[in-house]
Amino acid sequence: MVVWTDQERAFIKEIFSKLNYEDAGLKALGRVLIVYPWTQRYFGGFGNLYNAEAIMSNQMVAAHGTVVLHGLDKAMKNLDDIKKTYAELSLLHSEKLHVDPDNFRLLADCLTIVIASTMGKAFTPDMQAAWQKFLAVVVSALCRQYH
Ligand code: HNI
Repeated sequence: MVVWTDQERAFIKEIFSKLNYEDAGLKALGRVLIVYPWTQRYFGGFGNLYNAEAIMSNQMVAAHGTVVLHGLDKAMKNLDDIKKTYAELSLLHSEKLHVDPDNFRLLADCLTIVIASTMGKAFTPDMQAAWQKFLAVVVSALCRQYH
């Protein structure tokens, strides 16, 4: 089981409290689609993903980015049982969506970049340490139903 210090819990909560889910969701998912274009294959129904401008102004990307952040919000609210919280979501990405699990890490990295650029100096190294740990646990939980 993952052990969280009070400070880690506080840092993770603080980051979420400062997050605008719509804005950060679009920026993070948009970045994934632009920086790692092979990820576009999972979003064939999302319409125009032709270039960076099209991706960043695509309403379906924006809506789905927000959905992903609300998914992460669930992990933040269930820090002591992220594995169980994500059991179904892991199954969905594995068996139904067939998303290559390597992509979870890419999304996590893009989100960290968005948070760092939005929070600036307030995103201290200690805070980043707690955040990276959180994302590592999230990614591991999402990978659990893959075999
Ligand atoms: Ni993901 C659907 C959460 C990473 C591709 N994804 C969801 C849903 C949630 C979610 C929540 C909605 C589920 C439902 O409808 O019941 N996804 C997350 C989280 C992460 C993540 C928390 C990682 C931090 N998803 C990824 C990645 C990809 C991805 C990296 C592909 C590159 N997800 C999808 C696709 C869908 C999806 C595709 C279905 C979208 C749709 O609406 O058709």
